[in-house]
Amino acid sequence: MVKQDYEQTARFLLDNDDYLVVCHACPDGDTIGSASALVMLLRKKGKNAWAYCPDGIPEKLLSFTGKDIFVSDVKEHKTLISVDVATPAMLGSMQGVLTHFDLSVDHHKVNTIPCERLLIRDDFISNAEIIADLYDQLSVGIDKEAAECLYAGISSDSGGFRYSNTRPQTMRLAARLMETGIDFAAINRMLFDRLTPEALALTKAAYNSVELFYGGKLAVVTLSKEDYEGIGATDADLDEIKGIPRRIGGVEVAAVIRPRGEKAQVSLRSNEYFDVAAFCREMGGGGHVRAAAFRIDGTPEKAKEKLVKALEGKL
Ligand SMILES: [Mn+2]
Repeated sequence: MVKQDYEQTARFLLDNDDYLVVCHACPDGDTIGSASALVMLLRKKGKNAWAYCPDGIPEKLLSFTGKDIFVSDVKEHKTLISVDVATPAMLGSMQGVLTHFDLSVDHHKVNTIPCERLLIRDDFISNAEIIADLYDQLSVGIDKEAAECLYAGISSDSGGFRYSNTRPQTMRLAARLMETGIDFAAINRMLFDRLTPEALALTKAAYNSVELFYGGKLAVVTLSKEDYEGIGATDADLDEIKGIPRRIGGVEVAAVIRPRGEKAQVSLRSNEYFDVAAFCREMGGGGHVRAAAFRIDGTPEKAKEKLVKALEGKL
């Protein structure tokens, strides 16, 4: 794997063709927005390009994926690019199927995707900001359609421009995107202010399950298999509850634990000082300093016990 700068990446994009741009599983606004905007950029350069997502795209993200961007299988494409995918596990059902990428574009601290080339900006809050830089590098203007996708990516990963690694450049880019005439309020409503009936039921279960540890510095939401499957919730419904435990006053680390097959998925967020990325790497996962995750064998209840124990003396 060779690290690339923008110039090298632009050269690579111009020199190849027949692209498939791959998102991560459990897609969010950043991976979907980045893939869509990159496909649009490649097509503006006369390339054949499509996007692929290992999971279904949630309804709330469909409105800004653009038309005719995503395909439903991974056949017949020469050049593979991943966007916003830090680890093979993040490929979900495509782990073990898509085993080598020509280019990986990412903003996570650590990227372990097997790839020929890596364009990584780990100081960026969203992958979408990297795609916007590629528009500039290739001298392609960002039209309204691409701006919707990029705005969705940035707003999604910055929690609506609220998280600590939102940069002045992030705001300047958002301003540029707004100037194309996008309905940014509608995008934010779709991302943050819409509840499905499943998400509402999940939210109730989440509030009921909140437990505090270590003098209130650790808050844990545990969704049992019965809760999760009984509600019929999907990962898209989870966004609503990820913010719940960290809003509690005095909480530094907030965990949401849910079943995932025979394992449990532990999603962690921190508020001020705790590096959840480093902690999750120790536990076999990864992510960002303020938002990271890992998987562990056993039920969510068992995972909670292990999590609480592993954090002993660390908060
Ligand atoms: Mn991202």
